[in-house]
Amino acid sequence: AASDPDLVERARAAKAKLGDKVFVLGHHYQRDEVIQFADVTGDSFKLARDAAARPQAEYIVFCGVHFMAESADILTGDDQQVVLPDLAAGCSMADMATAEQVAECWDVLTEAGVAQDTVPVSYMNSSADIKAFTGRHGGTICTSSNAKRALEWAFGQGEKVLFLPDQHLGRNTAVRDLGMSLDDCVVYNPHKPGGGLTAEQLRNARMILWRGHCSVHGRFGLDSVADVRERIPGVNVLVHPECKHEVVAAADYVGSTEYIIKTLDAAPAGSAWAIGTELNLVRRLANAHPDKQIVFLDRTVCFCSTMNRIDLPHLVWALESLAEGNVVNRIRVDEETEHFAKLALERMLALP
Ligand code: CIZ
Ligand code: SF4
Repeated sequence: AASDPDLVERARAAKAKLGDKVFVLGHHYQRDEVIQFADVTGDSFKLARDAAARPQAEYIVFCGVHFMAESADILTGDDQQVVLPDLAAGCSMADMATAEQVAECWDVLTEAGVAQDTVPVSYMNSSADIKAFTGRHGGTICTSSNAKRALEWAFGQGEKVLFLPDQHLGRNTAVRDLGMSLDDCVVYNPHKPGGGLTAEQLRNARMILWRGHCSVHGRFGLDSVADVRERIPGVNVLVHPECKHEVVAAADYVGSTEYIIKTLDAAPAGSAWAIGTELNLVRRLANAHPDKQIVFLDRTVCFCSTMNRIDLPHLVWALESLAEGNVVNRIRVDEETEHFAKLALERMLALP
């Protein structure tokens, strides 16, 4: 759908008035109407680093979800203010692991006698509190691009990994990239006493997976893959590692959003691709490659509803407020949390 021309003009004017003082980040899953105003696009980690590389920008407008804005605040300077155009843009996966639940889990591991052998590895898609927990307990953050290296590092530090909060990325990486078996993995359910696991199960496991998932990627099933292979003979199925293990096992290619973009850039004209990731990105890629057949790996519409909360009206409101010197919707991580979260992020940056 075309953007409202009046709002486009207002966004342009507010951005021009702010000049170098503002830097707009656009996540790959954002709407086209928002992406057109992004100074840079990327995945959550690339965007946070891009913001840190722009110290002259007083205001970082993060078009993405809450945990991403927190990460940007952690990685940018104290004089840079991070703004999230709609505070209701959360992430259902990040919300599946709260600080209280994770502290309780650590108590369970301690009681089972395994905490001292366990290294936490947390996906970028987690709150600042969970990143801080990870830093405090000697663990690292990972993205979907470096999860393999993060797990290899962690298994050099301890015998077990507690992987938070996406069970699918954890399982897929352990099994596909580290050659573990599904039996090496157990799932810790924060809604059950003791995580729903016995002390013996915890002692025998190598990967303790938090019971979280992405509501978008979790929707793709084996039927989606079978269906598209039948509809489009010769189709290449390319999915994000947040998809379920059986979907990843049935796919031809698996990788992060950056990998998906690069793979399609390099794909020959005339090839056919079914993509298992968020729909805004898939549609944009289909438009960018008219010489290739690029379809969404499902028949149902599947946007990330919280990503989509950032729309042009919210962006205009944020930019116009900033242009008037009024900092709205600032995302701020407190100093102690920031310290330990940064420790975990720095361990990721130091991964071999
Ligand atoms: O699923 C997401 O939200 C992704 C891929 C986030 C990210 O790391 O950019
Ligand atoms: Fe969270 Fe999934 Fe949306 Fe990403 S796509 S922000 S993981 S709910």
